[in-house]
Amino acid sequence: MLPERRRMRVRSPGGTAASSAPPSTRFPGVAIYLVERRMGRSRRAFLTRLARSKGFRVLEACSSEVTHIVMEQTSAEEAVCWQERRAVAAPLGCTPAALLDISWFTESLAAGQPVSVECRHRLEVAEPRKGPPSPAWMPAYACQRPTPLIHHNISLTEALETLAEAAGFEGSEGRCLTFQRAASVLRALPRPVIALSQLRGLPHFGEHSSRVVQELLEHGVCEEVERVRRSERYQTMKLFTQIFGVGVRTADRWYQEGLRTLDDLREQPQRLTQQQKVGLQHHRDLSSPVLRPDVEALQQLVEAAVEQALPGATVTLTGGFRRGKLQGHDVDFLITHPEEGQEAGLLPRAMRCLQDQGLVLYDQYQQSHYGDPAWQSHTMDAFERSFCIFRLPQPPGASVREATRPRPAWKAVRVDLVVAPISQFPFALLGWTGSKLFQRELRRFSRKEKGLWLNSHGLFDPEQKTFFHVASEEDIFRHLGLEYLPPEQRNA
Ligand code: DCP
Ligand code: MG
Repeated sequence: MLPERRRMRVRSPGGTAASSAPPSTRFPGVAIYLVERRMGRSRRAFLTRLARSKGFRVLEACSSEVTHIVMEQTSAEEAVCWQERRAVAAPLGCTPAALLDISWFTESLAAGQPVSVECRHRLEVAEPRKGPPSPAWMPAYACQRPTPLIHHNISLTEALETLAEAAGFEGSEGRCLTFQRAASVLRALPRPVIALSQLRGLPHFGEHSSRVVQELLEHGVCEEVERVRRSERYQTMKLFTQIFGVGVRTADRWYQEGLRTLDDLREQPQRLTQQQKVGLQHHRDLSSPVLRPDVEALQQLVEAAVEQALPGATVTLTGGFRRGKLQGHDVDFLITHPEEGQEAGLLPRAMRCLQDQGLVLYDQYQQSHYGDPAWQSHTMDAFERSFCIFRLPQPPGASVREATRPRPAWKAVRVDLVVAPISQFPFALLGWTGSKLFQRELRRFSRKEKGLWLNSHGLFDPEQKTFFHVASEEDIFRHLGLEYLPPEQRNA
């Protein structure tokens, strides 16, 4: 005579027991569904056979009859998501089955009957699933939390970012940062804000930002934001600061002097720097977004020129495009060479090569200021660089709609080329990948929480008076005690 387990296998060979008709049940009020995800097919089949052999009713499909859903190695959050996804197809009005951890099932098998469901068996999230989700917890620094490009609160962040921008135009850096930080917190939330109570406990949400969100939630618009957007001051400052070579202070001066339009500026060329003149000349192209195909074409051109200037040198895409953006205001490249020091002097040679091909409309070259004491107080890094405008050939062939209007043969595109020695490359890459707020927060975190000074050149311990040597961005996060965030999660 075979032992009990062996006999059971013989009765249901090849795992087919799981799909055979369930035997009559000893516990009519209980219908179990075992979720295969994480459990695996063969283990599920085995547990199904075992439970049925003990008189439990185990169903093959998660129908409305199921009273107990059992999952293995699944968090409560995951379980609830799973159930919500399935609820879409489930008949309305059905009481959802209990979501249970495998422990309920194994205890029941051991007891030979369904044990009563206790809290510890339930896969339940603490917050109520009906009504607005409860407040979230979030770390204070943007570098401590992932911030994806696509998020759930676009209309709210756009409003707060408008106020941040307007504060920046007034020279109010503190106010600008406050709104930027609040917007950044919303970017990092895993779900849309639909009730003000969800802001409770979130960092960087003061009275003003909360009021803006409240108005948007209640009325769909925020009067203050609309007023700012309509204002001549905001519109003019936005127009002027978008011109290549124009910062907030210049734009403000022009505004104070009564200038309002691009034509006003064109009529007064004596006011403009060479850079601004070129910026104005190509304004239409430069104010339209750079797209991915442009980026790819540019990378090939820059790589070829850099390779010609210094074989073995590398070109890395940074800035917003490295964070996954599909559009940008410019294209940022970081150049280095695996042998320290070899990179010196390569940029003018690469630029000459690009110029010889007629690809450069404007080039503002700046040599490296690294180690220059006069540069120390500068907020910008000291790398060798070129701020350029490229004349990027456009592929022929217009879309059907544009067939009557031939596509221009080229397009002006802003490109930043930056050169870093290999020893500083990870810091430069981190700094130039941004976002600007992410970098700002990372440096603040580093200084305030770790007592270390971080910039695009290095990480410095002021007490030990030593620099950290790193080989990668991951190393920098590790030295700062932070979980590594890939570029796509740095869209703070
Ligand atoms: N950066 C820097 N120092 C500068 C300019 C930029 O450290 N003087 C960093 C922060 C930015 C990144 O480099 O995130 C790229 O700057 P951009 O102004 O090009 O910003 P993005 O590429 O993020 O956005 P976009 O170009 O789409 O506006
Ligand atoms: Mg950029």
